[in-house]
Amino acid sequence: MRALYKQALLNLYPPNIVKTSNKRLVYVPYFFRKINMSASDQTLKGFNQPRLVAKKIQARQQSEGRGAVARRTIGTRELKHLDPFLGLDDFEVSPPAGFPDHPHRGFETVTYMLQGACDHQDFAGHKGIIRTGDVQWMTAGRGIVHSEMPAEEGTNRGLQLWINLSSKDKMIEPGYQEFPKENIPRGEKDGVEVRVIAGEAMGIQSPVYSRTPTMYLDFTLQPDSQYHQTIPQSWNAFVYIIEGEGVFGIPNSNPVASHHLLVMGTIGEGLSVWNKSTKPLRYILVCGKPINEPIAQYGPFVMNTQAEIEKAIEDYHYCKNGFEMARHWRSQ
Ligand code: FJE
Ligand code: FE
Repeated sequence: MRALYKQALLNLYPPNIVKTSNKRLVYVPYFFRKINMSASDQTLKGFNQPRLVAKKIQARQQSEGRGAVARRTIGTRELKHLDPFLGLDDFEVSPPAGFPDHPHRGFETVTYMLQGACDHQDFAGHKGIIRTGDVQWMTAGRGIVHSEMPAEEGTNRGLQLWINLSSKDKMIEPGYQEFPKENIPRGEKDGVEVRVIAGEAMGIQSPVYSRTPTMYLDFTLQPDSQYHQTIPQSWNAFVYIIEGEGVFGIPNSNPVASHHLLVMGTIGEGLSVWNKSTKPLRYILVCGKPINEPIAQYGPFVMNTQAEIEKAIEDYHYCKNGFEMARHWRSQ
């Protein structure tokens, strides 16, 4: 009840919160409400109980790597983690800036390019260019050392999501799932376009295997369109707005503009979105099954305990237990 109350307040008095005469706010379940439908009210197309916005975070620009700019939302003091997600960066790099040789252990990174391209190389000789619309789903597992550098002049923009691995998967063999734009399945209906990076939407399934069950959808809504996406029960969910502005949760909430992250409440069937503006709205909806394990983090090492972190630092320093190939490798 308390959680609902808090969520509701953040939606600035949605219609299911009623102010009683003694000034207390009372939650009225949707099925008890008298619904006052106007012709333009389309909530009935959506959910009986939509998920509400629980928290709104504006991405603050910070410098990351070498001269790169990242707008970080998850992984900040305001929102340390959102189980199973450890970090979200909306990054922009122009040569010579970038993310030179650095290690990872204990989680996955998902790099999704929005503009330009990113050149990556790792210590096992794995290399390539991630172009606009391509997805690189990297399982760092026990260890990867790599570089991520802009591949084109001008602005290279992308999203990098860090997904935690459960204790049983933290030390697995590293690996990649890579998809060029053409192989990311796409759906379209009534002014709504979706690219299914992980999970399923509009009956279309992504080819990605997510060890930590994850749904990652890239939506574009044309003006005057709406979409209602089911979210698996008990999964955490967030929205990050890439472009334009949209109305999220309930139809009379305030529009939210780009570079904001919305943490969705845990109660409800799914996410409802309306584009009431005159420009296209583009956002990602990412949901994941919480791992519910302790997190110990030191930069790019994410384990369960402090002892495991010390072990990771030691393994990287002495090039052992997964970091052997780091001894003689340097990116070109
Ligand atoms: C990192 C220094 C880094 N956010 N977003 C320290 F440079 C990095 C790092 C990145 C990164 C890379 C891309 Cl392509 C996009 C990023 C940080 O590589 F993770 C730590 N800990
Ligand atoms: Fe990296």
